[in-house]
Amino acid sequence: MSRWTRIAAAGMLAALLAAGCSDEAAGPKRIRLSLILGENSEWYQGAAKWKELVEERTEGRYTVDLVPNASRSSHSQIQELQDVQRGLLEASFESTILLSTVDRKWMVFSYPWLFPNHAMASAVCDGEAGEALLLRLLERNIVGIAYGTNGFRQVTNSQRAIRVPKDLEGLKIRVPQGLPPELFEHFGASAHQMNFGDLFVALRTGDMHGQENPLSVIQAAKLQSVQKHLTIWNYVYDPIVLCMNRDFWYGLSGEDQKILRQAAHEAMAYERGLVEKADEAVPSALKAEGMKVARLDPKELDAFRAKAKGLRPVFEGLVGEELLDRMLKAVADEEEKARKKALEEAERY
Ligand code: X2X
Repeated sequence: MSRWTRIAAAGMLAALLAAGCSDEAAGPKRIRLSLILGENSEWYQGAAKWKELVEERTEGRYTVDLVPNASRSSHSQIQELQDVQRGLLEASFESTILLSTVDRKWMVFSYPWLFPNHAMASAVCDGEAGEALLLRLLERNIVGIAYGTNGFRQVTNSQRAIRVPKDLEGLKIRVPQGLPPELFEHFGASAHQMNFGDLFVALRTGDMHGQENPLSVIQAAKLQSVQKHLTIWNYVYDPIVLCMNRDFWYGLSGEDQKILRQAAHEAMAYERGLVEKADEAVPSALKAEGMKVARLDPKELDAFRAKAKGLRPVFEGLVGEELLDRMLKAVADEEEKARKKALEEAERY
């Protein structure tokens, strides 16, 4: 070995050692987890649970900093998602509606009245159909770690009770970026895509007549103070995904990935439970604050669902017939499983 090669080799060794040491010296790995909702939301409580589990189980090797209201991304849903793609944030919670802005296939979740209840929706997300969609995120620089939920979306407005399809006519409705406007246009309303951070003011000033969101979000964002009417119709089920920057994720050891993923499944199960509970508790709380609540019965819902059938070709165009059919079949399979299980249990007694 010549003198110069020896010096170069020693230099490389020193650099390697320094890199190893500096990792230790730099302290715990930091994960910034951003979410568009505030600290009073179920999303935040789910995020706090993940933080607790990750920090505890990695024994101080990781810290999770929660970033409510997407405050590192100018309070913008779209920017937050891009920040995760670019590695400016390590993680975020994203509604599948927002994910539709980077991959239209996610719009399949906005197919109206796709899921009959929380249990079926969770089972489909956690099964093959949900997994296949998560895998597609890799190409967009994101690893989808686990599904939680935003819940079933309901509609509110300042003008009148919505009980029949005609009641939607002429209403100006704010929708998130990524939700197909055709969902409301089909009913004679207009749909305006808008960042969540601008929603409250748009409703207060009357710029928008209404909006659609799950009960827990309506309450957390205090929309009852600017909206008179609420219709409970469960028209779209909206899962959320714990998203991580792909390069950050692949820089972690397999062992740590396992810990983070397991913690995510537990935290999201907890978060889903909170949202389900809110579905039961929130309507009476909103009523007590003066909101007029219309819970549509099955017959009233049928009128909306019958008209919504006309949206099938629109969704086929957006996500492809194959994916739509696969999703519908996944739901039907879960329903069949649940029916069989109920029968078996009934026979046992
Ligand atoms: O923007 C919304 O309406 C919200 C908070 O529900 C989503 O993240 C899609």
